[in-house]
Amino acid sequence: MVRKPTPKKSRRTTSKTKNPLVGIVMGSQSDWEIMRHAADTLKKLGIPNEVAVHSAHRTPERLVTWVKDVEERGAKVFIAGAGMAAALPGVVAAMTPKPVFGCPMETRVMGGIDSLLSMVQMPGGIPVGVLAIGRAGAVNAALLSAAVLAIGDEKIAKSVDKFRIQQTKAVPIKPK
Ligand code: RP5
Repeated sequence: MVRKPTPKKSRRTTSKTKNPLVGIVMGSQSDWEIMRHAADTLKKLGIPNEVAVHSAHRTPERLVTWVKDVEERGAKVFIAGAGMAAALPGVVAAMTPKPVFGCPMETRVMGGIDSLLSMVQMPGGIPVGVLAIGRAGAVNAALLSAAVLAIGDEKIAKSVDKFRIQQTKAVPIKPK
């Protein structure tokens, strides 16, 4: 008997999170090394999030579909990480009135200044809150998202407070 091969899952398929509060999108798989810190921070805070790779330039239709879909499924805040001519957060912000935080990726040629300036120079009317280049920006995008959500959610507010207390305790008084 010839067995049918099990269909391989497409690497491009985004698994859907149940009731995501934050949508995290990045322009390339290569951004994940940094953007995973946004997802990890939200996980620590117990905030459900959905992660996806969609590019404003390479896969624009897919990006539009995802933003609409994840918003319909409950996303209240977006985090978008991209590098170089980093249009991604601006394009997401053009599609939704929800808060959008941009994470500029470090780049080989310009160190991420290209990404930062592409994100921050938004035309008036379509805001993007841009964080620092690299890992600190990804972590802070998650914390800012949590702070926004905490306004209307006591459980998230407590979780943010706990994070801050633990962070303070973890700073040594003297270098080890
Ligand atoms: C951007 O171009 C991505 O966000 C990424 O930071 C950069 C380079 O992408 P790859 O060539 O590594 O896929 O769109």
